[in-house]
Amino acid sequence: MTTKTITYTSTFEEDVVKGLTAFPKSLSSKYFYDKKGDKLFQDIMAMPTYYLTNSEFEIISSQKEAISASFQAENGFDLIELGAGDGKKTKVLLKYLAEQNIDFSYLPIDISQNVLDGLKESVEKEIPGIDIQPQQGTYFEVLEDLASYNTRKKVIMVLGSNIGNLLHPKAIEFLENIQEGMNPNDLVFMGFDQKKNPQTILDAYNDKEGITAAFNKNVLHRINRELDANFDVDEFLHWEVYDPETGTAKSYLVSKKEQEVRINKLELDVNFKAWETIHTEISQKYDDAVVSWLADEAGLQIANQFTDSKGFYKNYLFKK
Ligand code: AVI
Repeated sequence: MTTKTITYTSTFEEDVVKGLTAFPKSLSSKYFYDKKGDKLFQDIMAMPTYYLTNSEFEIISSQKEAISASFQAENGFDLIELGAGDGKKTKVLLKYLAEQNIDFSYLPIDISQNVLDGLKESVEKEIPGIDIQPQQGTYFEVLEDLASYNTRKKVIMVLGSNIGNLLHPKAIEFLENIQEGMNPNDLVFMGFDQKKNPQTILDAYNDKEGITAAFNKNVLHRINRELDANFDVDEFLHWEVYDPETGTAKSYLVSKKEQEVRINKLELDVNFKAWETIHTEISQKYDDAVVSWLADEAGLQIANQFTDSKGFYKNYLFKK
C-alpha cells in the first residue's frame, strides 16, 4: 500500500482538513472574512436586528465625554485600535477628541491593507489634521510589537465584541497578550455583548433576509473556490442556537442530506450523513461576573464600564 503525503501550503488548508475529518466537524469563523465575507459582515452590521452596532454606537456617541476623559494623559496618548474595520463608531470618538484639542495619535490595526487605506482616507477627510498611523498585521503580530510602543500612554481599543468569537481560554490568552504589552498607566477599552432575552440574540444571528446565513455559508464558497471543492452550498442549512445558561451563541451548517464532497486541492473526500453538522462560530454573550473573571485571569482589572440605554452591550475599561 502506498500512502500519499500532502504538504499543506497554508494554515487554511491544514485547518480545513483537520476540521472536516474530525468528529464533530468544525471550521473556524476566521475563514468567513474574504472579500465577499467582509462585505456580508458590513451588511450584517447595518441590519437593525444586529443590535450590537447600534448599542455600541449609542454608548460611544452619548458618553464620549466621559470615555475621552478616562483616556487622557499629560503627555497625550496613543489610541491603538485592533481590528479597525470601517471605523464608523471610532470616528465619533476621534472627532470629539480632535474638537477638544486633546493630544493623541490614532493607530488603527487591521489584517487588510485595503481596509486600512480606505480608513486612512476617510478619517483624514473627516478629521483634518489628525495624526493617523495605520499598521497592517494580525492581532498576534501586532500584540508582539505592543511593548515597543513605549513613548507615551497607550489605550488599546477593541470594539464590536470581537472577543466573543473566542472560547474563554483563548479570550484569556488574548487579554493576557495585551496585558503583557502594557505599562502601568495603559488602558484597554473593549466591547462585550451582554446576556439578554435569548430571542433578541437569536434574531440577531438568524435574520429573515438570510444575510447571516450567506455569511456562514461563505466559508463553503471559499473552500470551493480556493481549494477546488464541490460543496453544493444550497444543501446546507444555517442554524443558530443560543444557550442562555452559558451565554454562548453557536452557528452551524447542517447537511440537508447524505452527501459526499470532493476537495481536489487536498485530495480529500468528505462524507456527510443527513443532518450532520459543521460548527462554524461562537458569539459569546457576557455579564459582569464573567468579564471580571476573564480580566482577573489575564492580570487586568475593570476600571470603569459604559452601557447603552437598553443594557444590551457594555464597553469596559481595564487597567493593569
Ligand atoms: C465579528 N463578530 C463579533 C460577529 C459576532 O457577532 O460574532 C460576527 C458575526 N457572526 C454572525 N453575525 C455577526
